Amino acid sequence: MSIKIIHTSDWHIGRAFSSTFEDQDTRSHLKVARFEVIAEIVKIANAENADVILVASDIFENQGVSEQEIRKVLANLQDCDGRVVFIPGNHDPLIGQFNSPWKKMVAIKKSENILVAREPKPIGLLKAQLFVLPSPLLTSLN
Ligand SMILES: [Mn+2]
Repeated sequence: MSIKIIHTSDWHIGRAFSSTFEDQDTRSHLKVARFEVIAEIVKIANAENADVILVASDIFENQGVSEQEIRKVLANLQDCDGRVVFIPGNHDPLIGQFNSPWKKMVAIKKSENILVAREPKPIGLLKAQLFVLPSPLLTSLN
């Protein structure tokens, strides 16, 4: 049998682009475009019958990402036919801040198809035909 994985990373949801672009319209456009790209990735994943979308770190720009933005990420993923696995990286480490976006996401998400790698332990998928071996960052320094 074959397994299809779409690998992506560095969505940096919540990035304000304030040091990159002075123009407010450009910044707003880029913030919106990040969510549209998620929907596009899901569209491609479904068209390709991908089993898993693996999002390997820096999904969020920082720990201060809003609940509204997390809900938008989840909304853009809701039509995904396969599994989605998130691995926290140096911009969005798992622990260290009270309001970690991952704590919020795990509390909000309803879909069993969306997984957050919260431990450096194998995650069995597709009836144990595929194992993801994540190394989620616990702080931004490790
Ligand atoms: Mn990055």
